[in-house]
Amino acid sequence: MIRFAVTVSLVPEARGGPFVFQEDLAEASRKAVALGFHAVEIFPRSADELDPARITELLARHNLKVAAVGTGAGWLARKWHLCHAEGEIRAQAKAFIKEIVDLAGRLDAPAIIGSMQGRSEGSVTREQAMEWLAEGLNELGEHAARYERPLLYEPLNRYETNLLNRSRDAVDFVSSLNTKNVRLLADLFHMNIEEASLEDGILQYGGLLGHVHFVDSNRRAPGMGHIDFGPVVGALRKVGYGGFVSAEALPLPDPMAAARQIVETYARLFG
Ligand code: LER
Ligand code: MN
Repeated sequence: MIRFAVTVSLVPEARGGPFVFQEDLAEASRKAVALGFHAVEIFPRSADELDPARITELLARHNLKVAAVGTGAGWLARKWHLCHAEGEIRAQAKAFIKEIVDLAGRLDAPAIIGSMQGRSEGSVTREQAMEWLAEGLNELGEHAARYERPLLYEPLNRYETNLLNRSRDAVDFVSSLNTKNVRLLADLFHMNIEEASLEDGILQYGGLLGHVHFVDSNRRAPGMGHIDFGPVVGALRKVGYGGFVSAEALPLPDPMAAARQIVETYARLFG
């Protein structure tokens, strides 16, 4: 069964980003459950700022799950990533992600590697960057396996990474990894820029699909842009997707209006 998640950012530096709720987790959870969401996707500043026992208790009170935990603050707030030219920074990036994998694991959720994949730039060739990315995903994927959760790898659009932008390339890459514990995250916003067809992109992901950032073309709530969601939902059904659709959407025109539109659209498409 597909379940509905909404994003909550706890990162002041991410203001203006695609997070429906940008406030404390208790308040966001209260609103999320009142609106009919089943889960929250948490974007923390770092793992050590959160207490998994307290979050578990808070979410249990609301009967909410954690859909996933993002690692992007390592890039946003610190400018670390897995393909940085400096070894020391690559190591810090990996340690930062590992701590979030541990936090997510304790919350029964997977961690996401999106912005933390980085890019090839300056002295770092594409070959080198891809080698470091593979190394990082192999190690972190195996680390996540101890919690029996996958590590989610998210291809981004060309303006955010020059590594892997399209589902076909991402599937080939993930299939070539030593770890079998990496799944792919389909973000419809990025795919709308990069794929000839959203439907075909999802079909390419097939059984490797582990999570969906389900938003419209302009990163607003579904229905506020120009994506035709019928074929997208059809493709998710065809690949047997049974995870979360998660609203990594801009809080426009305001967080509550966006959240309401999201949950109503999800219910109409998947209900
Ligand atoms: C970034 O654009 C994005 O989509 C995030 O989910 C990656 O961390
Ligand atoms: Mn995303």
